[in-house]
Amino acid sequence: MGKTIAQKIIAAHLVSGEMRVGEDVGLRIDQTLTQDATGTMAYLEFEAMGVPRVKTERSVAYIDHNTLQSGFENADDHRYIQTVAKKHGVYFSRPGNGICHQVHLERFGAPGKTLIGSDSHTPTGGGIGMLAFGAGGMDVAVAMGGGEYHINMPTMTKVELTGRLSAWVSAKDVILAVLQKLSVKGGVGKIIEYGGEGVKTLSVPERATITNMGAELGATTSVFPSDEITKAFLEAQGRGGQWVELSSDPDAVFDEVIHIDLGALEPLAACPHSPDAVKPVRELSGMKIDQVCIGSCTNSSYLDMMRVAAVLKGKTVHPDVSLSIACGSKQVYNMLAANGALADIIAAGARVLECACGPCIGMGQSPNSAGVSLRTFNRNFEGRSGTADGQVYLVSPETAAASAISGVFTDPRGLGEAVRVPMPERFLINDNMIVPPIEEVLMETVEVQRGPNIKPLPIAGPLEESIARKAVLKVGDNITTDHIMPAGAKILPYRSNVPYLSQFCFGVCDKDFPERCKREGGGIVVAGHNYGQGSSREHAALVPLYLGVKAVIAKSYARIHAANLANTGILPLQFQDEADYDRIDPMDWLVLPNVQKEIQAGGPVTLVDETKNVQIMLDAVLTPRQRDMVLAGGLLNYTKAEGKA
Ligand code: MIC
Ligand code: SF4
Repeated sequence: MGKTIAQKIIAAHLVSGEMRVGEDVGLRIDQTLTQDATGTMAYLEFEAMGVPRVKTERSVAYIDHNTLQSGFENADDHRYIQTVAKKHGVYFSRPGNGICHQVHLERFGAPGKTLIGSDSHTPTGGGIGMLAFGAGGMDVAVAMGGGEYHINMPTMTKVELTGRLSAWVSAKDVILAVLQKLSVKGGVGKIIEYGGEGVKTLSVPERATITNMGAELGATTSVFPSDEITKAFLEAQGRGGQWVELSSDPDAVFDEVIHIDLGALEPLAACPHSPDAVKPVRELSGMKIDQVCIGSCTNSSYLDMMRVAAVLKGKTVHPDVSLSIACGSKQVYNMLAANGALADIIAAGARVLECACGPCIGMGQSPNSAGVSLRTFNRNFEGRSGTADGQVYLVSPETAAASAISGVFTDPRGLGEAVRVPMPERFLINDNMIVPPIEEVLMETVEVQRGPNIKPLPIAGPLEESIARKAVLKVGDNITTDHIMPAGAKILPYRSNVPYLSQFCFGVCDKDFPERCKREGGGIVVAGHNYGQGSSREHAALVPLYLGVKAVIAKSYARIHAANLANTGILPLQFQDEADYDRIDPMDWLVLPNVQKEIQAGGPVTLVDETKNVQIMLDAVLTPRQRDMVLAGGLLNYTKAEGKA
């Protein structure tokens, strides 16, 4: 039987397990990436494993998230990452060099390779034909040490693209259309492969916009074929030798096929506060706006920025609007400076930011109270912008630029003739901001610098025979990791300081949560569907662990977060009967009387709600390997006990 692209790459990297849907498969990982908001923790975990040198083909540490240095904390963490990377064989992309996913696509990504990154948008690499996964920091640490990366073998969805995008409609509108069809949980357990005639009309950066935001579908990852267009992109990056052709076999079997006629798409926007709350821009047109932010790993390529510059050329940003622009990489920034497009952007009145995540993660540029902010980013979760009542809409760069000038939501199709930006035959290549690691024989000469903000990470003990705790929190569907462990300029500098972070845990849902946990000696969290969607931040598991959370009981989970819970040693449990969710009230006394034995046996887990005097049956969302992991008290304990590192 023929194979899909993903099945081919998985087969070529399979170390353990069988490629049957739902089964645990362990993959060899060729490349890893980290960023600074998750990286400090990932390298602390790597150091705890005691492996002297990374065993991957290429590992890269990026600095792009925590770039506001309003105290010593971020700068100290950057020093730590720089020195630990140098010592252990990791390439270091200096602050100012750009956003991890954009730079990785330009300089390191290669078709047919596996990549995991401690960032949920790592599937951006699917745009160049990589099988790229977002993962928790511990998983990345283990992969750097040569260990396997485990996923449940996903089902295969094909998105068949036909036709060609009309003028002023862009790749962002394609993925917004997919989100409208599938919703933020429609991709869970799936790999999404793009195919069909329409693929040929999309450049690599456009494909990467689409695979990037596949993260918002909850998909395991997304991937495009590697074809002549991929080859031309790699050649233009001076890396033509890394090209291999990759496509699914004609008789490959997909579990689901979705058709999208590119020619029928129109400009779209995701409305507050969810990436799947999608409407046509024409329905919103005329709405007054306060802010426009262009950039992020979704839309900050050379093509995107050139189109924006063309729209802004000779115009002035509307007096009631603040427009910020951040290029995705130094390469893009430098090319715009060299060809004059940057001058057009500056002349129009844009506030040009450094190449980094910036406003996307709430590092500055929070909108005014109740402000309407149009962003070319990928997430508009409540509060993520840093303004609690900010109204964030996700749009294409074309819609963003057109609206910045008019001061109201504007359909860019009214701008007249399309802007045609040719793909450069040669990008400006200058890797002077990527520091290679030191040779292995000299590694002892490198002293790893640790700032006072680095605090030990919490480590769980082995699973107890029984658990009895209160239901310290009950939440609904689609709770994001931004709800569980918010980010933003004020909190992000403490990503290596779990005790400090803990004061903000679940702050968006319930400000008293941390105090209640302390008072009650920890507890159990009860949740609805798609619990933990969004970011890969393992802090959304480590911080609850620190506060004494022993288990989560949800209707269903987002993939990376479920894995992060198991990695830290918190039990991810699921209702057998969803209706039982309604039987538990906050502060009920919950008992898992035989939990250790039941987990060992791999069967259902019994819960007794002693307040209601009812018994509820649960399943553990754990593979056999994760069962052993939770029994041992998390991935670090398990890896040590197994002698795997
Ligand atoms: C995000 O977009 O939410 C982040 C910030 O990039 C996160 C990682 C983090 O929380 O540090 C992600 O997507 O994984
Ligand atoms: Fe950075 Fe935003 Fe991309 Fe996350 S989504 S990696 S914060 S640009």
